[in-house]
Amino acid sequence: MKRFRWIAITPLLHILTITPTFAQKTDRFMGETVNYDEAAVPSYTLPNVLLKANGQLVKNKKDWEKERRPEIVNLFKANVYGQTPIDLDSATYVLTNKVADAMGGKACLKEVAIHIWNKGKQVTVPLVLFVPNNMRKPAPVFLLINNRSKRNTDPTRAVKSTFWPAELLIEKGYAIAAFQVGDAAPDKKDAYQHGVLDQLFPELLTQEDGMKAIGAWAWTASRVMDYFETDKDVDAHKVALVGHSRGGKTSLWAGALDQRFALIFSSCSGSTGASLARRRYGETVSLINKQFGYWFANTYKQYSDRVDDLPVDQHMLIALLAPRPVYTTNATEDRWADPPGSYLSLVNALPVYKLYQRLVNIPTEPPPVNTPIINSFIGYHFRTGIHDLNLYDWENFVRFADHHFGR
Ligand code: GTR
Repeated sequence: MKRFRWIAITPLLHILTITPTFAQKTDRFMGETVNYDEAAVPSYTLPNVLLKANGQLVKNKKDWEKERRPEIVNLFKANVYGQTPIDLDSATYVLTNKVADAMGGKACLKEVAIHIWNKGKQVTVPLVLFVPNNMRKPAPVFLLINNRSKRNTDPTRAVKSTFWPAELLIEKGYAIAAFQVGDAAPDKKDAYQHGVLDQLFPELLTQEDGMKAIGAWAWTASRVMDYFETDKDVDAHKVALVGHSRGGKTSLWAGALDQRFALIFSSCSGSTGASLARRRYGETVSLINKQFGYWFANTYKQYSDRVDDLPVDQHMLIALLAPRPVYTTNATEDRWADPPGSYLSLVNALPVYKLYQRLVNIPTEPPPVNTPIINSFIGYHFRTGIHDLNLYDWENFVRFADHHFGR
């Protein structure tokens, strides 16, 4: 049997710069004190997810869908992730490479160039897709929003990465796909505009509430979804969206915007992902705006020093995924991402899942380390280790997908 070695392509520098030792209750970063002390979390009141702008409480799921849900989407657009394009002119899909007997005959590799057109200009987003062979029906598919190097999603499989363990997914009967975020919007503060934004929607660049990098990545995930709807090898009703960290913020936002995504996975997403902003634990709105302002609309900057005035908090982002299953993760050595605050988002999204009578088996307190919650519409694990997306995470994502896709 041919053996291979898994490698984890991890941005070590990032971990070294922002991971404090466990004993530390505070740290300094970019001229600010970073809080790692639960006792120092200020008291706060979360916006009521079910309270409509007209002062009335949501009565049922119809009321939620017609009124409160669109209100919350608009609040996130206006104040956090920015406005997204409503239309585009056209898209074409070109199969640039196909290997019918990839992975020793177990899978078919398809590399697809997604050409997106608007007002005479074009952006191309390459997609890597492996589909299991010998399936009797279209395969459910995991799509990774890849925020790391393309080496992690090597179509030749010369490099294998735990960040995108394609062989594992194929073995389990899933297709697996990925696009790299930089093809839609470079992940750099002075270059993010070169792609979807300056080519297709330049007007958004001049708007204070126009989307920036995360908005563009989320929008691009939907363009991949458009492609899946045309590919008979995959089941477009069973698309599981996965993102890690900045990609995990994006998977939550993409899932909120596009209800075609059936399952949402968000790994270690932290600030402006699954973590509650009002806790001011680990990375704060102020710090993320300072370091990564180009991910969010300019309007988000006005909340850097007054998070309590934000008309949303991140439990409302989770609520926008209802009634679909969502699974988030945290890691013990990733206090920067505020694990307890991420878990509280899930707990506070519950009222919306209840409107749909969805079984949500999550305790009010976070579960013990390495104890995944699978049999529930909201799933979660808090694993040992560093800020990463690894095999343990993927194995549990598959268990969660098996459970919800009835496999
Ligand atoms: C960090 C950032 C986090 C997270 C992370 C990542 O430096 O502060 O919000 O997104 O990068 O994407 O790995």
